[in-house]
Amino acid sequence: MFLRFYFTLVHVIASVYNSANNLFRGFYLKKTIRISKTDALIIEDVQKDFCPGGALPVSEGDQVIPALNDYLKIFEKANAEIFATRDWHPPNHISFKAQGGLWPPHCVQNTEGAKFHPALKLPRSTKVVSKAMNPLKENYSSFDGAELSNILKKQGVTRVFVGGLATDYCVKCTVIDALKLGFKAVLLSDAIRGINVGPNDAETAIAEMIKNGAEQVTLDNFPEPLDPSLSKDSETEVLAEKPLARVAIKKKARMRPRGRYKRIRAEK
Ligand code: VGL
Ligand code: ZN
Repeated sequence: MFLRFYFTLVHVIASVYNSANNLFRGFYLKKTIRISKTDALIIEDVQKDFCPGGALPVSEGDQVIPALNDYLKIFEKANAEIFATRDWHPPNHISFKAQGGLWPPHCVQNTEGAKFHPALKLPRSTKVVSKAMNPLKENYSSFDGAELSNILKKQGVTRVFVGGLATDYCVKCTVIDALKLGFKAVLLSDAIRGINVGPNDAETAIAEMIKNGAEQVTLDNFPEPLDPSLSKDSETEVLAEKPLARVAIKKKARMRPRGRYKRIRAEK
């Protein structure tokens, strides 16, 4: 009798602990982000010149593209504003070596290298923001003119999600300016790469953004199931983004042998 009560008690405590633990993990350790119309996606400078083969290639620069394409789907589905910025220099820009600047000529207006990378799937509704067009001024932030800030405020946007190139220049300056202008800023840390003139520049830049109040997230923090028909990923990967319980149920259902053929194959 007592023993039974004791076991029941242990069982109850264990399940309460488990539920609490799951809740804690779900809500605190892995935060889930829902995108609404008060959010905007800002994709920084995913241009040919910043990708391998370009004039100022960021190492693995093109590897931001698959994640960015997923973010694009999420924001498009939420009807949230999407911006793609581009470095858009005149041929005699002050940041080029011939003018005493740091960089080889890159992203010169209307050249092939200044185009967005063709693998980036920008929807029709994307607003393109051109920057660093004044020959006498270097400008890494997409907020330099008032244009972007004005559009965001007019649309009631309060939070911006920033990814793209390069972590240690345009991404950093844009995130920090967004925070200064009163927006919440979220860094898409699986969709950024750095130039790394110094070996730790990208890492230092991330620390600086966080210190200024930026948050960091990855695709794991988004609940939206991505439409498998639009994605080349396997079904398993799509399922992996859903809650564990649902994955387990689906797997069971699929593993149940449906006919003789399957069973024979399994026994081989
Ligand atoms: C950038 C270096 C020079 C950038 C632009 O987009 O991060 N970096 N121009
Ligand atoms: Zn530039």
